Amino acid sequence: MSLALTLQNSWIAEYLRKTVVNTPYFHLDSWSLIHFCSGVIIGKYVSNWIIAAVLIVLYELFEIIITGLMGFTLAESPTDIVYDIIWGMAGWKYGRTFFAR
Ligand SMILES: [Ca+2]
Repeated sequence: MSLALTLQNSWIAEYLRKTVVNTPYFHLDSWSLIHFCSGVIIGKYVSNWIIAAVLIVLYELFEIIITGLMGFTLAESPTDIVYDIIWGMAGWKYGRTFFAR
């Protein structure tokens, strides 16, 4: 079994596939929490919101490329991608407010 297939069938992948809300205008899933938390970590160290936004958008691009290269079939909708960025920036703001250095 390939690493990609093992990861795709793992309990963690199963958890991350859980969608809470998925409409054309709003998206919330298990990844949203991870994007929020990674935003908090960025907020702890990065004060400039533009740099934070660039990092979060670059991560989304990386995610699209790496899932494609690994052969995953979990395509994200544009709404999902936009909300990943929104959750990341919300996390950044939370991190700036409560954990900034
Ligand atoms: Ca994403």
